[in-house]
Amino acid sequence: MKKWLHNTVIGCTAAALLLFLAGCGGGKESPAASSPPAAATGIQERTIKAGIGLNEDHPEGQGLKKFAELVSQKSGGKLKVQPYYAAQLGDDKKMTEALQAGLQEITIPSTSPLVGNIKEYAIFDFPFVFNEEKEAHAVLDGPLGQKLLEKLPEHNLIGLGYWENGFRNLTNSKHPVAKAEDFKGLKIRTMQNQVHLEAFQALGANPSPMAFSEVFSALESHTVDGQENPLATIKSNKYNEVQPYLSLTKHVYTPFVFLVGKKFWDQLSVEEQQILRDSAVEAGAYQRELNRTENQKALDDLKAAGMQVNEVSAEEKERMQEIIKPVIDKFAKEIGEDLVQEMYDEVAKARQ
Ligand code: KDG
Repeated sequence: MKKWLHNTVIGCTAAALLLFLAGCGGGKESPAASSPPAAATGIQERTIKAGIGLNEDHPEGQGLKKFAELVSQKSGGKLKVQPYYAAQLGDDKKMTEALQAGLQEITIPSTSPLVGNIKEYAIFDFPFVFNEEKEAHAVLDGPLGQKLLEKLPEHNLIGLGYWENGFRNLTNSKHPVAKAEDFKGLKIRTMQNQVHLEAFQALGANPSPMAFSEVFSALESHTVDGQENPLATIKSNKYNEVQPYLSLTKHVYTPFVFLVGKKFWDQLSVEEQQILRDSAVEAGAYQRELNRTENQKALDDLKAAGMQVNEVSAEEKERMQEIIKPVIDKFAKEIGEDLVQEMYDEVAKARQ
């Protein structure tokens, strides 16, 4: 037997024996045994279910495909990622709960529906914080983004980084929205997130929180007048077929967070964990770039498809921000004003 293989076999046997002995401690699992330390090396044949809410043709779907290819390449084909698109495995909340229960391995939701678990993620629902993607990336890829990822394990989740959903714009079936008063009375679907709901209420709209998978039918049946999402999503989900007006509000930048279920993660060897981590980061860089180009292309395509598109002036955005300020002040207190200030400081640094 080759020396390296021999050493590996001896190493794994010893590790397995140690784990067995640790697990025999008087019936009640010690904390150490409940999530045994990952073995150092070794890649097992595994099938990994990865579900998202967006379509395969969306940059998030393309990013997931890239992730699956990278994982296969890096594991010699032993780790097989099975992608499920368009909420085939359920909406964000259901898929996140499935990860926590060990029934699904990966999902990549917006941070917004996660706020029920980790309230601090609500800082990314504050309107008009970021002017461009690089500012959001500075926060997400810096100490603050890392600090929020570190809150996930206590919720049985592991975060491997942030992909890009992007700047959100408003569509509706009633009229263009060019000034703050134009929101009045509009029934707008929001994500299931209290900051979004109260911000739109402050603007005089009538918000209706619902899962992403229900949006198209709610628009088509006029249960709601409008919704807000990045351009690539508006195009991929064909909202232009039921929404004549597109207003370029760019009111919120939403990240995606790459989640792995902790029950699954703890079963992996360090080598398998590193493969998933490296692949999520590499596919994330690809996805962010693709999202940028697709959002620009989507704007041209949505205009060509007949949507009436209007800009929103900086002055009007400032007025909207003023109107929403009491909501932001309230949530800043709930989240922790130091954390909120840290975000604003990171943005200021990125603008230098
Ligand atoms: O899986 C898609 C979701 O993450 C969703 O949050 C996308 O921005 C979105 C929305 O409006 O629900």
